[in-house]
Amino acid sequence: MTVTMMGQNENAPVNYDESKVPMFEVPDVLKCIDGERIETARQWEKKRRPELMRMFSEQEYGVTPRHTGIKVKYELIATNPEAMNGLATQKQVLFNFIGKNGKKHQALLLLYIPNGKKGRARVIVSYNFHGNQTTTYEDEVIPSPSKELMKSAGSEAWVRGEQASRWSYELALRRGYAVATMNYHDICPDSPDLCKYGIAPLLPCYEEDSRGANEWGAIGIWAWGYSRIADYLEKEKRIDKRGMVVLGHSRLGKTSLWAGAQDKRFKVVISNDSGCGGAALSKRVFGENIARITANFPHWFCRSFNAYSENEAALPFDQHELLALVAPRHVYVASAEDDQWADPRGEYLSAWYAGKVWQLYGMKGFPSKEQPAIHKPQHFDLGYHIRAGKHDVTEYDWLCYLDFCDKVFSDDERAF
Ligand code: GTR
Repeated sequence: MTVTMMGQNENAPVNYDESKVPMFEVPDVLKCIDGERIETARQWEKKRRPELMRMFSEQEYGVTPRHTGIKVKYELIATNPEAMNGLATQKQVLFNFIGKNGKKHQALLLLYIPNGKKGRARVIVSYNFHGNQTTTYEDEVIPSPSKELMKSAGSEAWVRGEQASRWSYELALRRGYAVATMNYHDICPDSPDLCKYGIAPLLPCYEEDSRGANEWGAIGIWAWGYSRIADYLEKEKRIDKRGMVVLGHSRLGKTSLWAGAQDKRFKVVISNDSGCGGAALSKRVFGENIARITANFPHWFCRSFNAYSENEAALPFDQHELLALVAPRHVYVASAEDDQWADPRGEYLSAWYAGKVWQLYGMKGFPSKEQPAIHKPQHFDLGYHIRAGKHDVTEYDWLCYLDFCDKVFSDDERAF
């Protein structure tokens, strides 16, 4: 059966002019579908949060199956207690996934634990784009299993160290944080053919080449993968399981938000330049829009999301409500000035509108609707910064994230 895609348009116009942003009403995060107003954290948790969770599941990312029946066996295949000149203990752990249907799949985790840290270390969990071996020049890092598949599909960029500028391992380790990374294609290759590879063939719903309107797409599967990494880290003796942070860039920033919304073990949820389908408000239709994203990446979202292609006004929710699902944990949104495709202003506004939910908990959103200036990070119970430059992850971004994590973890410790 072929999957029919309604409504996408790869040639839909793209607006970069603030004066042409349509007039729209931002859905009130505290107003329930039946009109009831949420006034307490308890009401939020009992009624509005589940309602929003359902909307994002059924109409944007697809429903995460409650029981996949997939088992995971971890296998430590390499370790070095003196990696990075003694700064860290390195572990490379193979995740062996076994489906109920008997099919198997492997993914490889790279973990650095800071040797200088007394006691358990907090950990930043973050997928990489081109394989573990591209995040560092260390020879001992084994190429991710997806390398061959992706190279045969024409991807050239799998060279050792090629993405190292995006991975401030030393900085994080010196600040006492462990870092865990995996290649996202190891969980589900980023391809409309996704039913053929990765975890998907282990799932009953992907045994046929068809997808129901609400069935999850790649972002949902990647988010599920983040939770499987959390399962492993919870068992790791030198990791502080109350100190898990999920960080993602771009499409993986969309993924970290969806993972953080669903999995409360992630205490800080960071989206770097996540844009459309991530932190940016869809109803602004600024930069990338739903028509473009669903046409170019038909496999990322569930099929029912296509109904909002060139029809953002009809959306009964918006992305600020996704951020709100993380409360009272912490969310961080970061933008880059030249990344207009991701709508930096829409990313900030989303974080601003989400703040109301933190207030229910007596916590702090941002004091002003005005977008902060370049290189003026705002760290409250939510965090935001915009830096100069292009769509990327830089050492400056990592510095801001580490400062924010230090702050919110120590605030939370004081509060309990
Ligand atoms: C772009 C896409 C964005 C963003 C980006 C990335 O092509 O339009 O939504 O996800 O890719 O992930 O690098």
